[in-house]
Amino acid sequence: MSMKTLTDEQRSKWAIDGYLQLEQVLSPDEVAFFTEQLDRMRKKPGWEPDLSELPIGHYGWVPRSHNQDTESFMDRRDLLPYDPAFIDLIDRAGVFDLIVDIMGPYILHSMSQAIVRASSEDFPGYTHTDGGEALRRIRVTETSHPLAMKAMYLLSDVDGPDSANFTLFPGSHLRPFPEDADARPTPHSPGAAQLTGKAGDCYLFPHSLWHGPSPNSSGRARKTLLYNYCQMFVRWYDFELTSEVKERCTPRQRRLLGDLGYDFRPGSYFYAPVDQVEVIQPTAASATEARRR
Ligand SMILES: O=C(O)CCC(=O)C(=O)O
Repeated sequence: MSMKTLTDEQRSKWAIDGYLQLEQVLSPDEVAFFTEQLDRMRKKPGWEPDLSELPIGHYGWVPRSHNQDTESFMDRRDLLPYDPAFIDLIDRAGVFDLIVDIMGPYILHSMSQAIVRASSEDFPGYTHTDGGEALRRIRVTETSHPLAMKAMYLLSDVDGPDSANFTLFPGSHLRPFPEDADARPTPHSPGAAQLTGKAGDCYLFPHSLWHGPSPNSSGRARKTLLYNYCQMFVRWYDFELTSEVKERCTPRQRRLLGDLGYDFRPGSYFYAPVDQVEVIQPTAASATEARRR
């Protein structure tokens, strides 16, 4: 199996601007399928922010979403148990290939998330780096692999400004940015790029890039899926690998979910298993063999 790599133009854009937009990686049928999954997910228990009980950024288990209206805000974590299609998105052909080209093969899937950004006059948007406060202070060079990155799949068209656009500051992964919340850039600050896109597009960006959602006054909700990846020693931070999920995975997906093929012992994740490269970037012969297993 030969995996796709970045074009020269993509490699240069990734290095300088710190993001890529991949067009139409999900088909219209897949967009419809995942959108329906998000709408149904609200009716099931799951992890969502609970600001009344927990500090910002911490998620609580909600027996049922606070709001069943499919156009209202939702921020659901740990998607893999909801449907096997969410597991398959972990190493989605055409996207995962580029993630491996960008990050190298010693990686893990670290988080999955579904966000619905409602149309509302109340939400001003916000700008941040991912990985908590740490990754805004760790700026790797243009030629370095990132410590962590995200693939963000659009399930809605985003046509104009202030439509819950994914908004970023190109190049901000390489330079210091104001950390003081009062001085922090907003989705309308000079240099902010409010990206547009079509349902089925995917944005790739490292955790160290300043980014966030713009306000949404478009009159309709914007729905997205987010899949995060990290270097192996960083490890995953948003799920427990259950046996139900594990049983549905291919060997590569299991490895990406942290199953090294043996029980944890000191040194695990610090050093990769000897077959790591072959599992993540299989050759044609070994891929056929792995599918048979
Ligand atoms: O919803 C968005 O546009 C941005 C999501 C985001 O900021 C994030 O994934 O960290």
